[in-house]
Amino acid sequence: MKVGVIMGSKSDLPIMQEAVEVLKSFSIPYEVQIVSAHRTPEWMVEYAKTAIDRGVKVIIAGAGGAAHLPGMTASLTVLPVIGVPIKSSNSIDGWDSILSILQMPNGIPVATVALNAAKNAGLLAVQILSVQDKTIQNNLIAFRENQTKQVLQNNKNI
Ligand code: RP5
Repeated sequence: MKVGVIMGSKSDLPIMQEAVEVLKSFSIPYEVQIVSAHRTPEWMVEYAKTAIDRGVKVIIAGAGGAAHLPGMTASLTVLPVIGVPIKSSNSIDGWDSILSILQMPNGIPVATVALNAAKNAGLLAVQILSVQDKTIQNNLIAFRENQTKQVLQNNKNI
């Protein structure tokens, strides 16, 4: 059960790496590729159309500015696509990235997370996979319990 992590530019990698770290921490196999909707459109089509055959179950796609990669990828596959809006060098204020990914037409959904929220994209991908995998589901329950404990522990340290 592989997750495909794609992004429009190498400059997106520092943010998208946070999704990769989540996948690693849950021992989920993944692949990472630079796929630009505008600069490598034919590669984007090939990537999206062959993803199912490579065993990909969920795609996480990050892009900034005129962020067409998540939506276009979603239009080319029936795999669930999670979109990560990135506040990139060509983004005015982040809203351009958010709205380009969020405002999809009916029929082609993209699950859009918050600006730069690649960590949540990773967690959402793990949650999607957990629906059919009890081990992943138990690991998510343990993750949440640990997270809760850590927040409560912070109170003791104030
Ligand atoms: C988008 O343009 C990429 O996803 C990136 O967020 C942004 C800037 O790309 P570079 O100019 O850094 O390559 O397509």
